Amino acid sequence: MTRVYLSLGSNVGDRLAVLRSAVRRLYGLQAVRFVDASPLYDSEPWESEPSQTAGEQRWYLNCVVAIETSLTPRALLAELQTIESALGRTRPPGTPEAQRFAPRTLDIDILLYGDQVLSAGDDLQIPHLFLAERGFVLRPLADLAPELEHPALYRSVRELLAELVDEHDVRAGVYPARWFED
Ligand code: PH2
Ligand code: MG
Ligand code: MG
Repeated sequence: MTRVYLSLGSNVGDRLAVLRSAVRRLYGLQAVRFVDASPLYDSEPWESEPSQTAGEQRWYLNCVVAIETSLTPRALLAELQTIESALGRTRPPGTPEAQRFAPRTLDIDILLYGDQVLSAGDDLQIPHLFLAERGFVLRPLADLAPELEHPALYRSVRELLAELVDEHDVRAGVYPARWFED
């Protein structure tokens, strides 16, 4: 079993209900053991052209989930995409760049897969390319694993967060800490 950290985000529909459903579905996967989930954060959207689109998108609800799995990264990605589709994610037409920042019911990204460093096409880059640049990823990851070392940057999550320069607002607080439990 390999320890994996996932980033979950939603900015369409009932965001809390979507993230709760996503966690339920992770619980249900055969080859996955749920370990823990971070608190939830309301986060200002990262967008492709902030000057042109600022203010158009709703804020995201983001968290990080720790699991253990015997699935390969590619097989895990397929399971995660099935969950995204089941919970209403549709991929809009447009360029990959436009799609990358489009509003989404549910996005699940693999942040870290053990200490593997892997580049297997556009859709499977581990560690996640923007992990160290985004407060909405680093803050919840630091809640779960502050001492975890980034396998390519050789810095702990705590250090990466302390050094982070990200103007986007990330707000904690209004949801119960154990939001993912019944
Ligand atoms: N996900 C994106 C694009 N922008 N911004 C925030 N705040 N949170 C996200 O999860 C997010 C984003 C693409 O996956
Ligand atoms: Mg994403
Ligand atoms: Mg994604």
